[in-house]
Amino acid sequence: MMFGCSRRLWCALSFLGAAAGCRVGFAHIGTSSIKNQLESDFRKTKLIVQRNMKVELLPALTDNYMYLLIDEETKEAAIVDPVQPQKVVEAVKKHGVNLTSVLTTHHHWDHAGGNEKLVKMVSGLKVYGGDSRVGALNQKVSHLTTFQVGSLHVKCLFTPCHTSGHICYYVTKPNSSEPPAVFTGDTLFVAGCGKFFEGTAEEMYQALIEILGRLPPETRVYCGHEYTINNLKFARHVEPKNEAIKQKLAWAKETYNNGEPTIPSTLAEEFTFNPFMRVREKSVQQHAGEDDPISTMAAIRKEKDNFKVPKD
Ligand SMILES: N[C@@H](CCC(=O)N[C@@H](CS)C(=O)NCC(=O)O)C(=O)O
Ligand SMILES: *[C@@H]1O[C@H](CO)[C@@H](O)[C@H](O)[C@H]1NC(C)=O
Ligand SMILES: *[C@@H]1O[C@H](CO)[C@@H](O)[C@H](O)[C@H]1NC(C)=O
Ligand SMILES: [Zn+2]
Repeated sequence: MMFGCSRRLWCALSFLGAAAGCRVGFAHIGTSSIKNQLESDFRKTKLIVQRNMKVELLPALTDNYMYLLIDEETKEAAIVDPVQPQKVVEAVKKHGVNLTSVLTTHHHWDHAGGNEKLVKMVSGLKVYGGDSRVGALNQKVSHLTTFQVGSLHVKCLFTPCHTSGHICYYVTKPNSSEPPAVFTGDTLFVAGCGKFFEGTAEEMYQALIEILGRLPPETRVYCGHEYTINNLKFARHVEPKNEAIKQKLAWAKETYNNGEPTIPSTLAEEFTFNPFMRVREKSVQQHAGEDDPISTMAAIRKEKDNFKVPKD
């Protein structure tokens, strides 16, 4: 870790640049790239090892994640949302794997903005995505499209709302007893969900409850951003008596202060503390002043868009 101290130094440096935000355009100038560099140096990588697959979490920009997915049987690999291609190529070398595929969750710059550069650095890449706005796209997918990365099966889940072409990628190894993985981009975050830039509360309900929520509960959730602490502070505001939220927040603060990712969670866990996964619960509906899940989804999303995150 840089300077061997906590994130407090980082906080002191925050005034340098504009707030992070969704880098949909090209707001990547001057001090904000210095800031991104400093933040990247604080944030550690993390390797999730299973017998069937490995997932390396690669922090990118200020609070994004790229994910290197490795099939242990064939040493073939895919990269999810490679916004910083140089870091991807270094990780691929480190693991000695064959990078064949790019899994793009959505077209926003902070996720798809490295595709064009990466296809120039690595030849023959298949670039998957569900939206023609995705850079270097050559494998357009839709709901339930499947493909392989080595011996791993990937199933595309169409989850429009944050953007109209958003895809989540569900990864399994046939006959394996180990948990599957789902790469959720900006649809599902740990304890939160993406803003409804191009969709409705009904679509987010469909995505979170009917599609992602029906995957096996042990499925590991790998999301597009490190937003866990802020999300849990909002969750606590919605459900002040929920013990799962308090526990996860205490854990997330400690983890984050050590520069470590708070990812992955599991779907089973999300149902205990994520207010957007809990819109069928009376406690969440009462907070929203609504009596059905979709109106509750709309109300708490609107509330979170204007939520002032408390210091503690
Ligand atoms: N609230 C975000 C601000 C950035 C933002 O708007 N991010 C987009 C994705 S690039 C989003 O959908 N955020 C979900 C949310 O704020 O609940 C944060 O915690 O830093
Ligand atoms: C990498 O995988 C691709 C696609 O399966 C294959 O064509 C290529 O020969 C592999 N390269 C290496 C070095 O294994
Ligand atoms: C999975 O197991 C079933 C039954 O044991 C077998 O028929 C099938 O071929 C296996 N599939 C793979 C991909 O190994
Ligand atoms: Zn994003």
